[in-house]
Amino acid sequence: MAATHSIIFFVGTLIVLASSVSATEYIVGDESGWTLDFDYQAWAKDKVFIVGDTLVFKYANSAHNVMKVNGTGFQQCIVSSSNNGTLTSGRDIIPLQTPGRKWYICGVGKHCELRKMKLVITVLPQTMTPAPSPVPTIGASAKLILPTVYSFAVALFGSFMLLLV
Ligand SMILES: [Cu+2]
Repeated sequence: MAATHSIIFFVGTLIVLASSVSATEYIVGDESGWTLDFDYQAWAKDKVFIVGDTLVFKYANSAHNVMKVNGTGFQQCIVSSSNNGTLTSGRDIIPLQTPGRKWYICGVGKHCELRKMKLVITVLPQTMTPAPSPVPTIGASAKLILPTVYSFAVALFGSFMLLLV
């Protein structure tokens, strides 16, 4: 009984610890991914995006792509063939490195105009970081902290389980 409660408490503590340190990874559209006729405005509405988080666009890359555009490009679904911000891997991971509004559209056919494949989000600054030029620092440190916390947690949990046996 006591051991069971300890485990629950211990695991709970680890989850809180990990989530307070780690950046959030948002799968755009969740299980649906980046696809036709999904309401991405509704998807983004109740989410808070912070510098250091990442967006992941998942899609069949024969059918779609991801273009980073500006506000005008978003409103008018402007697909530029010379856009070097076009992502085509089918699993595009976009680190949110700067605060402000970010616009993404699908550049295939009329998916943006007619099939709702457009996403706009607002990225908030990391208020706890006082560094004047936080962009590369946050990216690098977040990547370092995350695996460290997880391996620490795994190691701690492993040794805890050994004690129980
Ligand atoms: Cu598309």
